Amino acid sequence: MKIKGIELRRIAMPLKAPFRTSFGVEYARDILLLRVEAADSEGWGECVAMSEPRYNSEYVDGAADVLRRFLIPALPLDVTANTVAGALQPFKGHHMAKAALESAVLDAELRASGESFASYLGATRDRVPSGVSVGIMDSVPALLDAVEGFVAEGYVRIKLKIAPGSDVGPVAAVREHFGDDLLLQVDANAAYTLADSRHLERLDAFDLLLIEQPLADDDLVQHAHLARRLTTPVCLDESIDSAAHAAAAISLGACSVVNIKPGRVGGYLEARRIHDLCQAHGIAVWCGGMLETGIGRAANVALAALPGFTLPGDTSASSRYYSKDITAPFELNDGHLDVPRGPGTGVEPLPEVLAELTASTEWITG
Ligand code: OSB
Ligand code: MG
Repeated sequence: MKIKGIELRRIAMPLKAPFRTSFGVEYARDILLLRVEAADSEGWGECVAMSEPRYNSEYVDGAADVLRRFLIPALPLDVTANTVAGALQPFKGHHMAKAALESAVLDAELRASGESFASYLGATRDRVPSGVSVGIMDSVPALLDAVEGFVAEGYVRIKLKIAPGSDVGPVAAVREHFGDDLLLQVDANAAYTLADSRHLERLDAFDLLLIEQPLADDDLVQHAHLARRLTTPVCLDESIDSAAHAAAAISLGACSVVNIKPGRVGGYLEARRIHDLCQAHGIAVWCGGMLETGIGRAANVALAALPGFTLPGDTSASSRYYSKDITAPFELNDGHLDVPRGPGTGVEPLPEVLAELTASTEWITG
């Protein structure tokens, strides 16, 4: 596929409600979109890097910089999605920037051939169950209210963000209020250390599906120690930035579940490799989220339809995040999202909405 040029577009998406985690609070998303213009098709990719390097080392201005200065110029004139990672491999890190570029190329390629992301990746289902990630709230009543609303909407699994000082109490309150049938899990975003093991053991009382990323991203060995102490399954997010890391984590016994985020691991092709590896080792996977717009969400939902994705993902409806999405909104149907089946991601930005939210654009050739 011959590429004529690539557009970098920054959009400002206000969140419906602030989203608080152990690493900060987000009021709006500052999102970088890529549009690849090829000879007879175009493709879109969403970069999931956040505005500040708090979740991981990437941030949106850094992603734009590395794309324009190094990654886009390294692409061969004639490229397929399969060759993108190899062409970008000399440049270390920057997985979210690389993933956005590979996704946009893959979208353009699949639109040209008429195949969907779902079919290309090997999806085996036409809808996926939706979980929702609930930020840290100011009070337990506010948290119960928020969870109540999501349960009423039909979300099939609730994930609570936790941090030291806001963990056992809120989790106990939610379990108590909603009963034993609620599928419940927690995400610490690396806020604890192994010295907190005894405290984290208290979460074992609440029959959680998993605890996500309790310790630092580079604490694989410590996660293995913690996993032996907890009955709650340990799931890794930030620690897994490639299939190689997933293999290391599995062989160490650092986790029994993996959150797969295509951006974090450098793209949908690496995401599929992690799925395959985990499936072969009996490690459950689920699709994480980075508060994506409809562009990134469409591809995530396709990935989440692969057979090894046996737990509900953070694949929520557009309305959980935004009052107006840039694509036709993803809507919850009986707690599920439909997997798009059109060519490529199967969704397109709505031109008027996109124009309204665009802060800047930049056109890069060869
Ligand atoms: O750790 O999973 C995370 C959002 C931004 C950064 C990191 C995380 C999250 C979420 C929200 O938990 C997932 C979503 O609904 O997109
Ligand atoms: Mg997480």
